[in-house]
Amino acid sequence: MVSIAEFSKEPKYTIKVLSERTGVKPVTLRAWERRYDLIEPERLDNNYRLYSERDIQLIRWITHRLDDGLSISSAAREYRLLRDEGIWPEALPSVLAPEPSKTPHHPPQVYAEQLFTALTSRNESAARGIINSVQSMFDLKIIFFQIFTPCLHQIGEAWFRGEIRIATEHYASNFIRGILLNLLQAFPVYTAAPSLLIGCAPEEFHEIAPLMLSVLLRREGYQVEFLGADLPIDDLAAYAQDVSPEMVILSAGFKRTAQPLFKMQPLLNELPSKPVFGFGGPYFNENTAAQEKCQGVFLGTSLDQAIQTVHDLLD
Ligand code: B12
Repeated sequence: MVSIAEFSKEPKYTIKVLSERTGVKPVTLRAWERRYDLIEPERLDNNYRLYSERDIQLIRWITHRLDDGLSISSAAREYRLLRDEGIWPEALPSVLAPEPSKTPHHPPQVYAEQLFTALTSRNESAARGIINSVQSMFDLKIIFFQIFTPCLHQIGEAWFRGEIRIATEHYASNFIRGILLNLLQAFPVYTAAPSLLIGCAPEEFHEIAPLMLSVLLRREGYQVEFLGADLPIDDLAAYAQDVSPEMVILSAGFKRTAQPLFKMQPLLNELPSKPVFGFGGPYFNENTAAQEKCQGVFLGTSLDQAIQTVHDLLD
């Protein structure tokens, strides 16, 4: 376990980032700051607040105590008592290093190439070494968009040209999928935050992009359930009735798998909570007519855009 004291005190994040990473609204953060004296952000000349990685970890710890049923005043008191005894609470578990701390030796594409070589030669210990070192150098978005994605695209091309076996492609994509699932489970679930169900259209098996989206949105504090591949939409609508999410997000790569999604928002509209249906994926990226025809919200052509659209819809 890592203590919160091991995280940097350097002030560098705005209240927006603190809010995204902890799932606590800026207005609540300011109230906690005033009333409970939990964090003391640095003030810029324009009076804007700047927070540190340690502040982020502390707020994550506080929200975890709230999830355990404590009131905010009891959680703040518990924290004060610990600090009075010179003890720092444990940071919430994470498979990540506290934050990227090393200067990259190479640009991300070099590591994408190295990962491709390690995975296609079935050298798992080399692949694991690359993952460990990129986690110490880059933010998750860079790892996902500039290392994992190009590596997977290269695997797809090598498979298409007949240079690697189907089994090799399965081995490589399952390795990356495993890393992503570990990350997903390492981030805490904030039960008070907006809830999202994310997965793949019926008969769609490309689940890595929606899994990346799930990890990144969970990191920002949303309550995300990743439901994986091949979701029948009637069953998903029934599940949404049980769970009452704010949003349901599905991905489709082909015309055939995208077709059932045209019925998803109408089905969700029949539920008392009327969740918003968000969709995306390679099929919609290439078909603007389908983006317009499908009811719900097209989240964007990239995962970064999808994260922004989710913020715009839910915050
Ligand atoms: C791994 C893989 C598989 C695995 C998937 C395993 C898994 N658990 O996910 C398996 C073996 C199941 C598989 C099966 C098939 N695959 Co495949 N697969 C791939 C591969 C190598 C990687 C996919 C991936 O994860 N990419 C990484 C993601 C992050 O990149 P991306 O999908 O391009 O996503 C970007 C955008 O599209 C967008 N995006 C994607 N999804 C979403 C979702 C939302 C909500 C949003 C907002 C955005 C978004 O964001 C990303 C960029 O930021 C690709 C190669 C490639 N070019 O991607 C082929 C590829 C996608 N597969 C392909 C094919 C043909 C198939 C099969 C038909 C093969 C077959 N004959 O059986 C089947 C179809 C299965 C099905 N019905 O779904 C083709 C598709 C070509 C096409 N469009 O027609 C590709 C491109 C390979 C190739 N070069 O030909 N595949």
